[in-house]
Amino acid sequence: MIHGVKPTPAGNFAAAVIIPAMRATRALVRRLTANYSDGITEAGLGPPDPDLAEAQHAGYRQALADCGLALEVLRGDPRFPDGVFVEDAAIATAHGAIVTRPGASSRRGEVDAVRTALAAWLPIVGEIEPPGTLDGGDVCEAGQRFLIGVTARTNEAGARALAALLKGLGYRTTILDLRRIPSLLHLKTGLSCVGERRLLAIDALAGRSELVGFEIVPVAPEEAYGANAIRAGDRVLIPSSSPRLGAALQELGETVVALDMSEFRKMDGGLSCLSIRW
Ligand code: CIR
Repeated sequence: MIHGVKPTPAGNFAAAVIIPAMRATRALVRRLTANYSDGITEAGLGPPDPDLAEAQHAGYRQALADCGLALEVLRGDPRFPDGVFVEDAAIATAHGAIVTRPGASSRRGEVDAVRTALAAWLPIVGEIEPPGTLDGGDVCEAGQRFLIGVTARTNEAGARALAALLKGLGYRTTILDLRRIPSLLHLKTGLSCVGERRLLAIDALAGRSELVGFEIVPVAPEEAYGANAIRAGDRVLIPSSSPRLGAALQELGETVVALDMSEFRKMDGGLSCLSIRW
C-alpha cells in the first residue's frame, strides 16, 4: 500500500498527498569499493585516502541514522568505482522511484542494483530511456516542485522525460539550463533545498528567474562546496569546510551538523550524492 497514492490501470500514480523528501524516513547508501579512486574526477585535489574515505562514509551513515533515517546499505561493485555516489542512479519520491540513465557511460550499469534495492520499498514508475541522460545530482526536490538541471550529464531529453514522469506523480517541475556554468557538475553542486521554500545557492544560481519565490541563503565563493547540503529530519547536514554557511544557518534557527567530506570532494562528490532519501 502506497500512502496517499492511487494506482491507475495504466500503471501511473496520481498523487493525492505530496510528501516532500525533506520528511524522508529512509535512505539508500552504497558502500565504497577498493578501487574508488578510479572514478571520474576533475577536482584536481589528488587521490582519495581509502581509509579516511571509509571513515567519512561511516560518519555519514551515522549522521543519517542520528537524524532518524532508516538505512538500506547496498554493497559496492568494483565495476563501478563511482557507485558510492548512489544519488545519480535514481530519483525517489514518497510515491515512486524513477531509474536514471547516467550521463557518464562508465556509470550506466550502476542503476541495476539500485533499481532492485529501491523496488523493495517503492514502485518503480519509470526509467530514463535513450537518447535521454539524467543524473540524480541534477534533480532537486524543492517544496512541491522539482528543479531539474540540464548539464553536461543531464541532457534535454532526459530532463523532459523526468519532468513528464514526475508530472504523472502529481509534481510540478522547472527545468534550468545550466550549460553556461561549466564549473557546475550538477545542479545540486551549486544549490540545495533545506526547507519548504529555503534554498542554499552559489552566486551563479542565486539570481536565476526560475528561483523567484524561494528564500535564498547565499553561499560564499570560498565555501561553494557547502552549497551541496541536505536536510534530514530536523537537521541540516553541511560539509565542515563551510563554517560561515553553518553559522548563517544557525542564525536562521537551523540545527546544523558539519561533516568532513574531504575524500568525497576529491572525487567531485558531496553530501547529497551519497544517498537517496524518501
Ligand atoms: C562523477 O563524476 O560522476 C562522480 N565522480 C561524482 C558524482 C557526484 N554526484 C553528484 O553530485 N550527485
